[in-house]
Amino acid sequence: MRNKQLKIPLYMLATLLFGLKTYIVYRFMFNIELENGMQELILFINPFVSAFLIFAISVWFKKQSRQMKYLRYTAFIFSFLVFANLVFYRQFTDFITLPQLFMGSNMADLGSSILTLIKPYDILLFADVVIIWYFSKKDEKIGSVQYLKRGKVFALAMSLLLLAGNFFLAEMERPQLFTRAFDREYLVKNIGLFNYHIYDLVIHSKAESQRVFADGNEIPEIKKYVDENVISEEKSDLFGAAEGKNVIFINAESIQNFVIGRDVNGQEITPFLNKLVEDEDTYYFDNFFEQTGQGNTSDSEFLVENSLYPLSRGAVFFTHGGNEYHALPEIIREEGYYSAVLHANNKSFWNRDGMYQSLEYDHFYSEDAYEINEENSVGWGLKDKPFFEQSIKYLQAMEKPFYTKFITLTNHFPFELDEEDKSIEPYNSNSNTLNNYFPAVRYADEAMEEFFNHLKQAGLYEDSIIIIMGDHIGISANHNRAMSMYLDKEEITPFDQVQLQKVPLFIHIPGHGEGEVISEVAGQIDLKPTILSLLGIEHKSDIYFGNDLFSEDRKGYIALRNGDFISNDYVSTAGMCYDVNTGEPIESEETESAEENDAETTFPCDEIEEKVDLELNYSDDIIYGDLFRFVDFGKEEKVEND
Ligand code: GP9
Ligand code: MN
Repeated sequence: MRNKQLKIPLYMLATLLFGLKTYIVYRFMFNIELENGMQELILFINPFVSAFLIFAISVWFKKQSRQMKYLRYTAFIFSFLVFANLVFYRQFTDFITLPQLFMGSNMADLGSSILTLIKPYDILLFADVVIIWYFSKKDEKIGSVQYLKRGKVFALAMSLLLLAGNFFLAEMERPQLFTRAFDREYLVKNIGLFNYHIYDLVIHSKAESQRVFADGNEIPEIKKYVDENVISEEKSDLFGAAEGKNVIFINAESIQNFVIGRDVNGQEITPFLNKLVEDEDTYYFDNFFEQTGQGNTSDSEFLVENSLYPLSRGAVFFTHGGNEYHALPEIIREEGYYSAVLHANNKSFWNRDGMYQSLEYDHFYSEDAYEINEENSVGWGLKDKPFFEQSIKYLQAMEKPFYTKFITLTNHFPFELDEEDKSIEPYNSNSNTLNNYFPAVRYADEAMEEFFNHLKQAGLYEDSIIIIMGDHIGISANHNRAMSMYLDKEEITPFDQVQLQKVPLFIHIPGHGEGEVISEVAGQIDLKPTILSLLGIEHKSDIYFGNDLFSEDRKGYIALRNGDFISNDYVSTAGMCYDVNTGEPIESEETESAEENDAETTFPCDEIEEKVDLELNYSDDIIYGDLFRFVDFGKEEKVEND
């Protein structure tokens, strides 16, 4: 033992004190939700792991005085970081992120109220610093003691081992935690505040460096491509059909298209949506695909608001939440629209609070705007029925016309429902997920029917158009056995798998009278141009990759985020090209190459595949380079409908 006064090296004492303090802060001062014993364990371990990582570095300093100085200052700096996060948390119920630190408005809010956010007992957060300070000063006087190589290697090996152990547990508890970065609370809960800050720093620097090297030179090429290949010249017949109306968009959690018009145990799954299919005021798209990546709901939102593709890894809401966009809320604000999102979940989930500022939403009614208690919640939180009911007052008070997005929650994996909310029996298969999916979808269907009635009673229905869109699949390929049983198929082929990526889309225009079922291939990327066209807003200078769904002149294919696509004739997936009607693979064709008279193997899918790759790359370039900061989109024109 190298220290005569203390029985353990000071860096270890510092680890214990600092770890314990951080744990107490996590547990009692932040409001971190713990759902099971494993989460409790991880939360307990990670403060000590982080503290050890920080303080064990001290052994590498040769001089004793340097070691002690390092311990003193790091103890102070990291305690201050805990304190700063706590103050920030008291105001925003969120942890500090680098972009947020630099995003003026948030910090300005904090500045004015900072004194009310600091409590007298916060001083205790520095108690361990005082103890460490005391011993380090005492130790300094002992003279120069160096750690032996063995001690150094031990400290380093321990650090790495502890870190690996922590990450292993975290990955077990929440697979893909790092690539998907669900929520800051998840990150802090699983890897601790300090590792979270490092993660945030890495993500931020990567995004920044790609941004730094971009100069906007890429824009003309991209604009030329979209003008020639995507954006149609002709206005559709429905251009301006909903001019001046409110837009109510329902992002319907996990609703897939295969439930529409179907039964389970002889009971109708979606009676309300089925009625909508027949309704003369409703367009129903039965060949409409979700195009999300790892960002799930947030990716579907991204597609709808921007008509750009989400990223192939991570959630763009998180990784590029601070970019410049040219999204729906911004464009329609110029036409006098007020915009809001209503979603009864933690506002920082998927970094929504940050991203909605970039998309230029006027307001976000999150969890705090709702009365949520034991009785009216299940699974992920507030049930959809009370969610819609409690939202009506906000719509009534809202400036008109408005564009509002409702994000539902009850029909989320694992599709839990209270007994009293189950109107139909679960399915009976080896997959409880699929079994419980049906009653949960039915609940969502009833909730939407009730919402329509609330809108009518509140006098909001007539002046609004209502769009309902499934956000992404609810039943993954892990449940294919049960799924094939339900669909009465021998197996789910790669071709079927793509078909299962269909989600329903309804566009309901009260009083319109010309609704029909549209079966041309369509996707989430098409919503922005479709909504703008319905409202009679031209956006010719815009850059986007979807089509107005009512236009005759469309691309004719939908790219999925993994590079697969569906066209009106073909499906390309898993390296194969299928006939969209028969589901049969298409053989390659031997064709003469123009140049060398050599035989070349081509697939009819090749031509579209090239475009799909190009589009996905262009969209990625826009996001990674934050290219829209170089574009002056000008003022969008509103064109009178004639
Ligand atoms: C959470 C909700 C569900 O707020 O949007 O998210 P998901 O897991 O479907 O992306
Ligand atoms: Mn979702």
